[in-house]
Amino acid sequence: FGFSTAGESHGPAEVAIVHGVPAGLGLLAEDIDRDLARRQRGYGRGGRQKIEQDRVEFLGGVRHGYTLGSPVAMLVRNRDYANWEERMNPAPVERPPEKITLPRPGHADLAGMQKYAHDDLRNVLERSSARETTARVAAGAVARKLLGEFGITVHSAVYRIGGVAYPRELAVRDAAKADASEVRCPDPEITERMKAEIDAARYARDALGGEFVVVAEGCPPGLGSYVDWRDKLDARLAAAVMSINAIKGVDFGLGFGLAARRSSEVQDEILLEDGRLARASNRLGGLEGGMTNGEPVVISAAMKPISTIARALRTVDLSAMEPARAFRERADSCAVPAAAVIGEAMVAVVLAEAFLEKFGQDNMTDIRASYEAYLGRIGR
Ligand code: EPS
Repeated sequence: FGFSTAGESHGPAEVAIVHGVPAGLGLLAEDIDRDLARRQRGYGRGGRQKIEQDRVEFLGGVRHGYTLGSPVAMLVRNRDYANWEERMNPAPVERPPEKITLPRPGHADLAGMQKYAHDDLRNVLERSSARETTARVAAGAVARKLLGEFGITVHSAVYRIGGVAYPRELAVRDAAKADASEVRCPDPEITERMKAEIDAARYARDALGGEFVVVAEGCPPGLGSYVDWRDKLDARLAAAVMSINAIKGVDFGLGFGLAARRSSEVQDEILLEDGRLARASNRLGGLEGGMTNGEPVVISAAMKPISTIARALRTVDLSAMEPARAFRERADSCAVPAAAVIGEAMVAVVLAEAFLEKFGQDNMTDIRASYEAYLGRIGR
């Protein structure tokens, strides 16, 4: 199980191909569209989201509402392409647009131009734009549908925007309620303070980052493995979440806070409750030895502020090789709520991959039988 994406931000469409999807999974366009819409919400988004109304079109892998076991191909059209047909046309055009040569600090612009020998920054920014995460969320929605068949849910909440923070443990507890908040913070009062913080940054022609947490409940113990470094689930989850645009740090459970505590205040003690195994706490975020342990998986991420800002920063004009101000383009002032939804998608994809590694991947009937047998053996 895994996926690839293709598509430029102002090109014709975003594309996702998900491979390794078992046959017999019920899958409807509305399963995907629900998450596409959740990604588009969030206070602090720019003008682009008023143009886009992301909707999936299945191009392969699904028939009469069920997956076939073949790759699931999905297309989300960029409505904005109508305004960019000349500038972004795959075919040569009569009047090529003026080249952009003012790389933005913090973006992929400069190293991207150097690496791919581009003399027009647009050739880099179109793909490095977070618009690509539309396709990731489509792939994540397929993974979420699969996990949901086994009672596994994935939620997210935002617990920091700029200087306004909310206790992480409360964000973890109430992540399932975050959809009600415009910034995905479960607390209405903090939501208003976060919105004011975004307004202040936008007024100052600046942008804000923040922190969010993704919580996956219902995972059986034993997803991932301790036997090979590549199989360790925490490493795979960290890589997947780190790959989201502008993410600069990831941690699990109490995260970096664990480093300052004594061992007796860190480990999650094993208890017997009514003859069943249980844990006294979940400070390690549901992962021990690179495997799920049956507690909720809790992964947090820090997002840096968006690098496209109206208060243009210093750069160098690469055509004239002269000091200049960075290229400015319409942009969001805060995308942390959207990043949290993208975080859900990436976590769902990694969990689905690990789930299918453990329980088989051809068809839902065999996977269900294997899953039930495992739960029976370990007494869950
Ligand atoms: C982005 C810049 C903005 C965002 C975009 C990411 O787009 P535009 O340049 O068209 O105004 O809206 O995000 C999306 C389009 C999206 O759907 O998330 C960037 O430079 O990364």
